Amino acid sequence: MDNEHLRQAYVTMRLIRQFEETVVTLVNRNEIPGVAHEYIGQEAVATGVCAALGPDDVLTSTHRGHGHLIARGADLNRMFAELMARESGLNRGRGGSMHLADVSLGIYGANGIVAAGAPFAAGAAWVPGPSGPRVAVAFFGDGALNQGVLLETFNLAAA
Ligand SMILES: Cc1ncc(C[n+]2csc(CCOP(=O)(O)OP(=O)(O)O)c2C)c(N)n1
Repeated sequence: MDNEHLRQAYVTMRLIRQFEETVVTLVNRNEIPGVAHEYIGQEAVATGVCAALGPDDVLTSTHRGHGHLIARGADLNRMFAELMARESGLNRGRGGSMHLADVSLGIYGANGIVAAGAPFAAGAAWVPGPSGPRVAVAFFGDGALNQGVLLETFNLAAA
């Protein structure tokens, strides 16, 4: 990475942190209904991975997915609107934090079920993108490692 890419990566990490600190404030004020898991402390993971993706590549996220969406370039206003259950939200306010998605950016969704994003990513990788083979990233936490679906997906992907 050259200096400009490093600077951009730092801006993205700061943006994620600032977004999440605002989310915490809004949750504490009861302006965000339901549950929202913050990505504070993991900013570099989403930023580094998404910096390596091309425009046709896709990702699946987790129950802690705001940072993945921000690093992939999702619209911040529409993300906030989604968290606040507004019609103008990324998913018309129907999904909330754990179902944020923007297929137009290759974001195949946050997912409240631990490890459940992995098979979606494997399926997406199976189908060629608009300009040929593409990368599909499945983000997951260590809590996903004893989930059968994750290991079955690894097996399928390797096979
Ligand atoms: C299949 C499934 N089992 C249990 C849960 C309840 N649950 C929600 S978050 C979580 C912990 C996940 O740990 P990890 O993937 O390491 O992510 P972290 O929240 O620690 O960042 C659990 C067990 C769930 N959502 N889905």
